[in-house]
Amino acid sequence: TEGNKMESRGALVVLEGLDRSGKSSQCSRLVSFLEGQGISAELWRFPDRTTNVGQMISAYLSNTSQLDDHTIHLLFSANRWEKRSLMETKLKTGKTLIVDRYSYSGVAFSSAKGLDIEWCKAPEIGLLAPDMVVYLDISPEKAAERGGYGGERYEKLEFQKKVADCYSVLHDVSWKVVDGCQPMEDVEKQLQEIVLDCVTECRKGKLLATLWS
Ligand code: DGP
Ligand code: NA
Ligand code: NA
Repeated sequence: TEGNKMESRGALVVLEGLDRSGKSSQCSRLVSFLEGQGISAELWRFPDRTTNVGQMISAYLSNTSQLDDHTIHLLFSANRWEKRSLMETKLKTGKTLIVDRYSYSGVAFSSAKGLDIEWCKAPEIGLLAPDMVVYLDISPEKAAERGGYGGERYEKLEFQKKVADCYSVLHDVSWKVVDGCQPMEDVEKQLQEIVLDCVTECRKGKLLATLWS
């Protein structure tokens, strides 16, 4: 009906992967593509370094500040919580959000340091659950070969190997895995298909859920 059409919401799509997996470029290409299809979309990223909490995270990542592993974990989570209500508003008004990293990064990067996985998941409970998680799959070695890391705290091969292991623990059957080693255009095409399907599902009335579901 007309009424349903007006109420149709946007999709919450999350891209995850190791550093240098190509997520950020693919996220922006995806948003341009969706806009071109007449689908209203926005690019989001976590950490969002523009907020006060985000600036603390940024200082930590650049090794300008030192923080206890639990403390920084909770700050990353707080950074998602402070955007939760805006996220919900945008989705409900029909915007599709393409999000570069989310709670899965939160859990993977902190549990890679040895923190208990259930403890890591707890502060994420109640955040909006993505309609689709796409994992851009690349081996830590291949990622490291790509134009070098930027020198931030986590951008080291040994650590990225641990993150990859943690992602594989988190991974569930609902995730779509895209081979990140393919030519950029192929990755792009596969992402477009996955996301168009997801947008269609959401328009048909798929309900927004919360983590961890
Ligand atoms: P990016 O801006 O996507 O390059 O992310 C910055 C770095 O922070 C990257 O190494 C991934 C890591 N990261 C992203 N989200 C989280 C999180 O929630 N918790 C932790 N511990 N690390 C994260
Ligand atoms: Na990075
Ligand atoms: Na990135």
